[in-house]
Amino acid sequence: MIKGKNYINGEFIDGNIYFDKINPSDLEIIGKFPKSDKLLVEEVVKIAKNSQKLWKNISKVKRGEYFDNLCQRISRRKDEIAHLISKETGKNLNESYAEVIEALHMAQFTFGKSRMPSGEIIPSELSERDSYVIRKPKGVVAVISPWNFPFAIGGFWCAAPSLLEGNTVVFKPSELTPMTGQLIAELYHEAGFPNGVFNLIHGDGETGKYLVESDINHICFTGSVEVGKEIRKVCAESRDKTCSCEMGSKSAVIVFEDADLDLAVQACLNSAFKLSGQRCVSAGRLIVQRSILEQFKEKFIEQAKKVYIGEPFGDGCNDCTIAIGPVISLEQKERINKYVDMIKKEQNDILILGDELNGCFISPTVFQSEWKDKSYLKEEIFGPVVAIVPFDLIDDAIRIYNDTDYGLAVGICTNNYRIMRKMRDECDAGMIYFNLGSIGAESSLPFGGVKMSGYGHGSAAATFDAVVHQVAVTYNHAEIVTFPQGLK
Ligand code: UN1
Repeated sequence: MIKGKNYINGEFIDGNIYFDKINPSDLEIIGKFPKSDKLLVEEVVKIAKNSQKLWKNISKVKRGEYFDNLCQRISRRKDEIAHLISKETGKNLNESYAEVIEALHMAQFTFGKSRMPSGEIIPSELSERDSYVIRKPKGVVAVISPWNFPFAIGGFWCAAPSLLEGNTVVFKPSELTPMTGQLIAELYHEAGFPNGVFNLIHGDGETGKYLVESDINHICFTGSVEVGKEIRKVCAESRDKTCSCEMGSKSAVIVFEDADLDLAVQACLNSAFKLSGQRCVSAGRLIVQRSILEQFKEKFIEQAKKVYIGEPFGDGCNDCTIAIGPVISLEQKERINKYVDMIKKEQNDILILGDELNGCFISPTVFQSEWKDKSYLKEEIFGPVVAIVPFDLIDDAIRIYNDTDYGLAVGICTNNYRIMRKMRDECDAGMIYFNLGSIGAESSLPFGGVKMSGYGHGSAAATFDAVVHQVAVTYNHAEIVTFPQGLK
């Protein structure tokens, strides 16, 4: 049993009130973590503000060198980190290793960026002028992260770019993954970041709310649409607080009749069921051209029946297609089951019905439906539940794909370049994949969505721009004051 601590100003500190962390595989309590109150949150933000004055004046190259140090530590401890992620989230071990690598890539990318050009030189209309753009840190960045990628998103996707750009960070991990949060703080500590530059406070949504309402400058949030909306409201009413929010999705894979069917089935299977569909980019919809529907279904169902469900470290996956662990909590399982009940009640064509399993374990449900205005087709379920939706013409595929409030990721399987171009231009999505599924983003690309999926585009590579003010600087070299645009 771990007794967690906050990490403030370079020290690991006990709390007053504690909450329990439960292992989703066996429902045992595996840790107790401090729930931070308003007073503490405000104190930490004050410390981070003070530390930022020194941190921003260290050269970017030097700030980058801390990340080199951090990378070495992540590499050295990758087995321990992956095992901890699996224990805490129920994620299959292979997925946890991939997450560690995703985090490592973000830290490496950040280190690389530290020696790359920063800002831009912009030609002026007037030859006597020199103009350029510099990047100024916003100040203190709050990182409020989700449980599904607790290491990569929590520790690196937002925090690393924020720090490199000269901000300091107050990190609040999800209350469902405090252990990984704590390990992240240990890594930053061991890598030698100066005191107060990276801080961790544990807590639930209430602590998060205190952090959002505190004297913070920017909030990097990944989580639900409801919370994201609240954060945006707080920012709108503040003087100058900004935020970047990565929220829900109802991502999809679209399969055209000319696609390589085996590749398409593989793309669909991974997008629907990896991590039990608990990725924000998971495909809740497989939109398949009617002319190949029967062939697709036959292959897909055969593969979907071979999904292995077991504890994350299990080795029961011999002939299986994908191995998945439990979902994150009993509440989440109940939420998923409510959607499944609705799908059953409304006479959809159920192709695979999830079995009754113990604890947080839940197996895939697959159903077929024409496109209609139903919550289970349009809302994010965040579980291993997928709809197969037929379409006839390319315009139908576009209409169906776009007919949700979300727009995060889309996988499109086709070999026709005309279809590719039209889909690329017409689908509302922040990430578009061809002959792939909707999962598998890389750290050095921007990660984010459109419509209700994303706001302020600030995850992975896109974070560097979200956490700075771009300031235009102009020098006059004439002996008189000059104006552009013919102004006299
Ligand atoms: C998320 O879905 O919450 O694209 C993040 C992927 C990952 C990142 C997903 N690399 O599958």
